[in-house]
Amino acid sequence: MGSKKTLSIIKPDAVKSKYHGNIVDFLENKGFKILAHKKLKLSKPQAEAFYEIHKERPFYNDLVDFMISGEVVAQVLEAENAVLYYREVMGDTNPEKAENDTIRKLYGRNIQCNAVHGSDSDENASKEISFFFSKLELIN
Ligand code: IDP
Ligand code: MG
Repeated sequence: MGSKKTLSIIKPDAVKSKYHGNIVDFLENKGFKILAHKKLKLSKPQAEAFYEIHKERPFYNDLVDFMISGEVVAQVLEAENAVLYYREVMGDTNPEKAENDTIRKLYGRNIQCNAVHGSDSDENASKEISFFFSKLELIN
């Protein structure tokens, strides 16, 4: 059984398009409990550190610039097998390939501006949650 928590980020494209409220409704309708939620603007060093694992990939610099281009909403989501379940609810990285009734299909624009981030493993979920939130900020 996987971890019950994962980290979600509503990305700048979706916040700018005012999809934030729709995405919160969508998550709650899919059964997630939101344990923590805050809007913030990442600095360049913060975005670089968050996406460190992608440093060698060709899209890294563009991704960092995109992630600092506007406000984001970071959330801790709770559900059974939260990491895998949220990957399913988000849909494919490329919104064109995402299944119907997924966040990226509904609200993503393209492979970069794809509305949301979700952790990809329990280990990374734990690291990413600590990146944005202290223990005190999480409902337990
Ligand atoms: P994921 O967000 O579905 O886990 P990753 O491969 O971890 O996908 O990539 C992280 C983020 O980098 C993506 O969500 C997207 O914003 C961006 N990205 C991924 N692949 C590409 C690409 O081929 N071109 C431009 N941006 C990309
Ligand atoms: Mg990823």
